[in-house]
Amino acid sequence: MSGYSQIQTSIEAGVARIELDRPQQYNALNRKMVSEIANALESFDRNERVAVVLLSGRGKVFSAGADIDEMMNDNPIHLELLNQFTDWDRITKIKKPIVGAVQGLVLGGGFELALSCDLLISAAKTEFAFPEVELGVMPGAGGTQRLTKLAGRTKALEWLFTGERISAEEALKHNIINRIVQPEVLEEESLKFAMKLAQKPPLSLRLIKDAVNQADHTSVEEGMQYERKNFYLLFASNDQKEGMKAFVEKRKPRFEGR
Ligand code: DAK
Repeated sequence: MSGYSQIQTSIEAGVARIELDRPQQYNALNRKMVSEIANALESFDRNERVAVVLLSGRGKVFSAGADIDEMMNDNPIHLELLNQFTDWDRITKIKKPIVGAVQGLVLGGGFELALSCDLLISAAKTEFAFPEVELGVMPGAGGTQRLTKLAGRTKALEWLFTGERISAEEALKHNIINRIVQPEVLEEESLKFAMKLAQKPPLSLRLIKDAVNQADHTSVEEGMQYERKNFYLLFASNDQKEGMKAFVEKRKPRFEGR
């Protein structure tokens, strides 16, 4: 019993799965769902059985964005009092790698959630968009920042101004996703990929993610100083000893995440 009502969770072979579970509403993200996603991610981040998280959506659409019914009567004071951005911020603090598997439509807040993942695998024919402009608003959970960082100002502004859909091929070309697979094998391929990642030394994954995150807001020089500290830190791990010993002994390493 997970205690969640908007998502399903499970753990298998080092991979924790979080599945958005409102397929009839195209996995529209209500506040409870975002909070459950953040709770599940934090709990998996602390769970020693978990090396990698795989985030996906049940049904034919990954997510059609924030739940419009829920937010249509919002006002700034209500939004401020809800302090809803905190849940989105919690998602960005997760230390373990998050792989996203997306299909169908990835819209608005659903696109922002996908962009919060570290790696994205997309089914062919998936379409991505920020349709907020059609609703008289704009992305509010990192969309303008993350899309611009990945695709550059020129394309980001075009897509954000028009709300037009981005094909999976374009998303791949503009560094928004990592790979495209056929829809019928999305689940199998993304799970296989996440399980392969889960075989790597967990501390290396964690500190690589941490160092790469620094690149978003530091100079190369400062980032390299930061990288160096993480590099040193790994020499304090059993996995560094085991990894190098196994190489010399010509055998497969057994990593333990310590
Ligand atoms: N919200 C609520 N319900 C939605 C929904 C949404 N975003 N998208 C789809 N649904 C529901 C529909 O109402 C319908 O439910 P029933 O009527 O059957 O009960 C069901 O899902 C199927 O949708 P359709 O009947 O419309 O199906 P179609 O295939 O004809 O069209 C569609 C699918 C995805 C093209 C269409 O439903 C659509 O345009 N949906 C809205 C897409 C959209 O504009 N998304 C962006 C929302 S704005 C924040 C953080 C983030 C955000 C906001 C605040 N804070 C931290 C404060 C993010 C904002 C957004 O994402």
